[in-house]
Amino acid sequence: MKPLLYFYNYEQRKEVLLTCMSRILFMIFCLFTVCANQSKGQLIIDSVSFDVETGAKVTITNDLTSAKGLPSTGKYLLQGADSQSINMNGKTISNLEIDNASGVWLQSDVKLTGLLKFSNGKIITDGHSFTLSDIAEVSGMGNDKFIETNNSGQVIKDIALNLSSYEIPVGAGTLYRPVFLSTTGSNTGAHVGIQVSDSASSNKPPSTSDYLKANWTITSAGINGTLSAQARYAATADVVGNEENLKAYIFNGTDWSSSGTINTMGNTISYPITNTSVNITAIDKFNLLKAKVLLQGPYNASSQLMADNLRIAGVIPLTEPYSQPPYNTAFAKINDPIAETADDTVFDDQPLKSDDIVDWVFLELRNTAAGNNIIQTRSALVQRDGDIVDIDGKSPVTFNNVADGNYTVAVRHRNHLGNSTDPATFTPMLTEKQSATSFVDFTASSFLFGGTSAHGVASDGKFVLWGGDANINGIVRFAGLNNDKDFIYVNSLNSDASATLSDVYSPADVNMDSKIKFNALANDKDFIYTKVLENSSTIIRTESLP
Ligand SMILES: [Ca+2]
Ligand SMILES: [Ca+2]
Ligand SMILES: [Ca+2]
Ligand SMILES: [Ca+2]
Repeated sequence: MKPLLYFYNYEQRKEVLLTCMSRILFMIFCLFTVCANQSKGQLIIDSVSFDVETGAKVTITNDLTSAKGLPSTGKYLLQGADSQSINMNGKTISNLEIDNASGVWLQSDVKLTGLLKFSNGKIITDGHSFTLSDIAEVSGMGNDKFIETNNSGQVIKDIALNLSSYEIPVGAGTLYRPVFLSTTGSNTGAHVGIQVSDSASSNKPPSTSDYLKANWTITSAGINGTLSAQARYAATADVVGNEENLKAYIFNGTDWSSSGTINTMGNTISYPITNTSVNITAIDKFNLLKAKVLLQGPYNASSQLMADNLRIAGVIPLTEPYSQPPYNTAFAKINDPIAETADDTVFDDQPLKSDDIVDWVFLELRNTAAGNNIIQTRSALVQRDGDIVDIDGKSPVTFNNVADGNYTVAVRHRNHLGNSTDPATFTPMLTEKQSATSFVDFTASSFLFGGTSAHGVASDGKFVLWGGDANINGIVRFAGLNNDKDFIYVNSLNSDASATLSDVYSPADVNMDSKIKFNALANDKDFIYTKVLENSSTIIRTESLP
């Protein structure tokens, strides 16, 4: 039998096949404008209604463009050798089969009302949505056979009757990462949208040790009862670090909560969903420290900011210094296998100069039991206004694989004397929720360990870590054994009092102006004498930690 419509393709013999397994009906209302691109074999439906009867299929080897809905009981098979596109102008299509290893790209939102079958290859949303109607079904999905929403676009499921583990066929790259949805209650006009990405969540704290390189964003509307979602990650490819450390985390736009359930055998994370927009993934159990500290060396009480001469001189190392000589013997790392490293852009000028980076600091998380044992250490950055931030230069820092709870926290610095919260008076609550974790203010509080002699007080009343520990022994002194003045003179300046070393990142640069000087303006010797020791050559400052 002869097709009712011809598609010409003289040269390359590519074709749009109107496969006449059965009859194909065209109901032509006005101009006959179903046409075929002669060289490429597109199917373009303009102002006609086009129908494929039950059991029939139209095989399309290039792009499908339709100004009209395609509600046929038959099937549209996309089976090109090169990538294809669908532009439904937002209209519905009933039954679709994908058989194209090069992929099918959406050029408009598409809604499917029948069966979507994957034989080979994927649909890429490319910024558009692919909606599965309340009665739509999907088959054949798996690795390389799914709807890819990476970076842009969504798969939306319309919900009339309740869903029971309804499989949303999403993936990214070559790997299938579906979401299973269940609902209860009466839902009117309800729908749920899913986007999956094969990278770590952009909201994830920067220094977590174990996490998934996959995350799902789930939006919902019209859910009157309950919605639960289970996402399945790729067994090996998605896991960074130790899978056994992972907890199922959900982000509501403000806080992370490890309130989900993870099944590391089935590679699933499951949650009740109670917000209209959430992001889910798995991360090691972390808690957050929000803290502020000022270093006496660079602190300027007039501007109430620390100077950032080391940053401006470009001498702050991208990787924290405490793992390396000359600091590593004085700063013992505990449960701290990673040397924190920041991107060089973190040391660029920030939108607010108060957020520019001053230096690396060293943090100790201690338990509140007798002895205040150090549970975990890590390095972090400090901004000019004193905010202690993670390696991205702005986020609160995390301690990993530790529970929410009350802790003692100490902050130390390579040529300043550290401070700690006083376990007798204040044990800050550190939690995974940014909105709930305590703020630890080393610049103002009366909860610091060791009393008033354990820290300096700037002329504006702010508490500062004592500076001047040029030889990193936890003591600042001007005379006598192992004094810091002689260390600068003998060890750093080779006993040349008139020498100046510039652009240095050195413990002997106690005022942190990137220079080591013994005489002349803003020299390091006088900083110790006048500022740290308050014009006394006999006072000795000693680091005081629990
Ligand atoms: Ca800040
Ligand atoms: Ca570290
Ligand atoms: Ca010293
Ligand atoms: Ca200096």
